[in-house]
Amino acid sequence: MPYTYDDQNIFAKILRGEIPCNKVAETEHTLAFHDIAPHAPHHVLVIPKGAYVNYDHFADMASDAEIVDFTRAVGAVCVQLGVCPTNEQAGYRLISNAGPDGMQEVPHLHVHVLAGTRIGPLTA
Ligand code: U5P
Repeated sequence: MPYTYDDQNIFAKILRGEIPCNKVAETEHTLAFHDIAPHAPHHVLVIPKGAYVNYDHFADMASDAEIVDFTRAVGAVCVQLGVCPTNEQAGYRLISNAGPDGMQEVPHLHVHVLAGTRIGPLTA
């Protein structure tokens, strides 16, 4: 499957340090930062440092090390935010939009971590 990555997308610019972000965490292969327009009390974006457009691109082309690092980083962000559902009050939702039907705005893979309120039912 051919994938086209636009290296002028805004997250690529953040990764290159050309524009700032409000960093939450960073690992060898992953960066997490606060969404600029939060949809919940906690709204963090977790992105791989590699040039991947979306989840299927990442799953197809990323190394095992990148996939493990990214997956662990998403979980670590939830821990860092203190939203792991260890009691009746906490919890979170992970979303990764892809393509036009997914209404993806930024063409660099990102997982939204939404938490801090009752997010509401999943809608299509
Ligand atoms: N966004 C940022 N910083 C930017 C540009 C966009 O945090 O400089 C966020 C938007 O607020 C949006 C997300 O929530 O990136 C892109 O989501 P998606 O629609 O591509 O899934």
